[in-house]
Amino acid sequence: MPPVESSTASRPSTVRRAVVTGASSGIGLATATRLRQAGWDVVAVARRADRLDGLAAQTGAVPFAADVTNDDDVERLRAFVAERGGLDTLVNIAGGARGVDRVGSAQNDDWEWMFDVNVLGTMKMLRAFLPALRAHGAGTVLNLTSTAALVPYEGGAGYNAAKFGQHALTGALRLEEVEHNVRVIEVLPGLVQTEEFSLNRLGGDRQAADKVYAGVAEPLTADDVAEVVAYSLLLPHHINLDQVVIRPVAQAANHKLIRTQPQE
Ligand code: 8X3
Repeated sequence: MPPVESSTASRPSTVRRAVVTGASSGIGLATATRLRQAGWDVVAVARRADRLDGLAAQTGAVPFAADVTNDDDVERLRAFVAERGGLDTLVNIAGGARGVDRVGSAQNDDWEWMFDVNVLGTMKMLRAFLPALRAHGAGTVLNLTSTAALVPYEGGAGYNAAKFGQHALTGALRLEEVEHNVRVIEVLPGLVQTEEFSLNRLGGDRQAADKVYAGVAEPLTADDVAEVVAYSLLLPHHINLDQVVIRPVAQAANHKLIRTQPQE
């Protein structure tokens, strides 16, 4: 997809303002960067303040260290954004997977973490920012879920359940907020090769993480997904890409991934 220039999409008379979570790496970092390129005012949110400093220095995004699962952090963030003049767009990217255990050997910690960050974190951010998005009059929410929200797979149950939950929350939200003219977009990526997703999921095992993408001609990159996120956000507000499923061509479905090179 060619880069989306802000001139080809809606040209709001005022600068667009977004809060982007998960901005310390991967798709969140790429999205914050892409929106800054489009001239947006971006508050970039992540737990790791040191990671945000580089993004801030390189792009001019405003860093804010916060854990989206922590009520006090979310309230501090809400107040900070309100002081800066509010927002028109909330981009919930913070999330992730931990573990590939089957249901029969599920780890409480992993499941609780996945529900916390993917479902409760998204809910807490929405609960905090919906009043401002409604008051804006043409607000947008974009939730990044996953193709894991559509089809369960062996070893995916905890992540599937969390992403199915976030997906359901997103659908309910769209119905609830339409009367407030809040647009609700869901982007559902498949295989995306990022610095941390598989590494985190597989307990820091670099070899196992690399194997996830081994032999795949062109897994998606964080920049690919950020391009689609930006495209959907830059469309005029009356156009809602309800659900955008994005996969590499080599992944025709979650269970059908073409690896062109033999695996060890
Ligand atoms: C990541 C996609 O295939 O690992 O959200 O579940 S998958």
